[in-house]
Amino acid sequence: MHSQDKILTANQFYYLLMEKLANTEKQFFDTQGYLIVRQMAAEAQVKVLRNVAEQQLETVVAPVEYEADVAYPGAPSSRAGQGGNTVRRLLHAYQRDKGFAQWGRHPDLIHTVKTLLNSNQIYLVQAHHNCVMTKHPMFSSSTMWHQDFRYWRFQQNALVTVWLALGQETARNGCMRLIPGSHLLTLDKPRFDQASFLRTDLPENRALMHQALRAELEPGDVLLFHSGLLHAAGRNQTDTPKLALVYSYRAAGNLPLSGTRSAAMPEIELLDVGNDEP
Ligand SMILES: O=C(O)CCC(=O)C(=O)O
Repeated sequence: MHSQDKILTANQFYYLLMEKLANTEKQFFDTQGYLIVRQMAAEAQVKVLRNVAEQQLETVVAPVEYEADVAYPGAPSSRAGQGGNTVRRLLHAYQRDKGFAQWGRHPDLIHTVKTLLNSNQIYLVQAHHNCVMTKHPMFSSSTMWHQDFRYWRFQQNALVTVWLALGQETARNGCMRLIPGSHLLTLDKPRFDQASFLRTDLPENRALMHQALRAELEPGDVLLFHSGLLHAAGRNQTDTPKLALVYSYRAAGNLPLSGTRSAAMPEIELLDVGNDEP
């Protein structure tokens, strides 16, 4: 050993290791547009969050969005028709339950999102996602290929969505499908239909779709993805509802455009970890 060699304490070594891991994950996110963190939420916490969601679905606590409202393939044709009362999203998740809000401010989550957004100051955007996303047996619908940013209005297309699985997500119950790296592509408007879904009739789009992978998740796993990443999801073909708690975050410098839906709700500022209690 040379006299100039640095001797690290166990703590210093741990933090260096964590930093190295964080760099690897950040690099993966930057190039692929998504990241899966396994078991970020503890089993007990997931159970509590799922129970709240199930109770609120049972009694249909407003505000909600129905499958019939989105009118995606497979959705009931109207609210009055068969399955018309199937809820697709429990909206305003951050405000509807203390546990939901606590998850949105979870220190590990905030640290990860800050790293991915290259920002020490981030906001939870209440105007987008901010919901429990559900897929019910029988009356669920498919979501076609799209980028979340299609209807979002911010200075830059660089938000991060955090998808917490409150149960298993598999091909059979309609887990997310992603096209890695698609957030870096320049996709002209004609490649999308009028509702901004990727057109499936174009060979160049079909080639892209062939690159898709499935984001299969276990309860407590978290999928983080860039607002420009192309993603889609199928129907739930099991007999158990699929539930996920979903929030989106922006860096402080990436402001919503005033007068748009993206600026329509107050945002939750997330300062230093542990310093953000309401
Ligand atoms: O679960 C799904 O169908 C996907 C939902 C989705 O991609 C969205 O709401 O942006």
